[in-house]
Amino acid sequence: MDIYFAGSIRGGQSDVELYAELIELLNEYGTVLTEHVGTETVQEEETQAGMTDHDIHEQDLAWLRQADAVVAEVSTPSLGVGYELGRAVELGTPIHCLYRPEAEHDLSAMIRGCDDIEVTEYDQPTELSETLAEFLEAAESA
Ligand code: 6IA
Repeated sequence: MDIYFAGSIRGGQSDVELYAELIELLNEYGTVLTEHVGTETVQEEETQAGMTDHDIHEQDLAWLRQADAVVAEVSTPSLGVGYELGRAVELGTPIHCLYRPEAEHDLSAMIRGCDDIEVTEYDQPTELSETLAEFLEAAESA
C-alpha cells in the first residue's frame, strides 16, 4: 500500500518532528512516498539538487496519483497541503486528516466540512495507531 503523507513545509515547519513520528508509524502499514515532509532540511536539499517548484509539483502529483491513501497532518495551515487534499478528493483517493485541537489555528471549514475527508483530533501520535490501521485497511479494500 502506497501512502501519501502531507504536512506543511513553506506554511511553517514547526511540526516537522511530529511529521517524522507519524511517517514512522505509517511505514508500519505501507510505503510512505513522501518521507521528505518529515525532514527539516527538505528545502535546502531540493534546492541543492536543482529541483524547481515545477519539478516538485510534478513529482508530488505523480506520487499523489500513485497513492492508495492520503494522510495529512493539518494542524499547521498550508496552501500546499490544502491543494493536495483538493486534488486527492478529485482523484477519489481515501483521505484522513489529523488535527491537534491545541493548535494555534482552527481547522478550515473546507477540510472539516468535506464529506470525502475523515478528520481525527488527537494530542499524541501514540493515540493514532488503531485509527490509522482501520483507515488504511478500509482504503486497501476500497
Ligand atoms: O505550501 P507548503 O510548502 O506548506 O506545502 C506542503 C505540501 O506540499 C507537502 O505536503 C508536500 O507534499 C508539498 N511540497 C511543498 N514543498 C515541497 C518540497 N520542497 N518538496 C516536496 N514536496 C513539497 C519545497 C522546497 C523548495 C524550496 C525546493
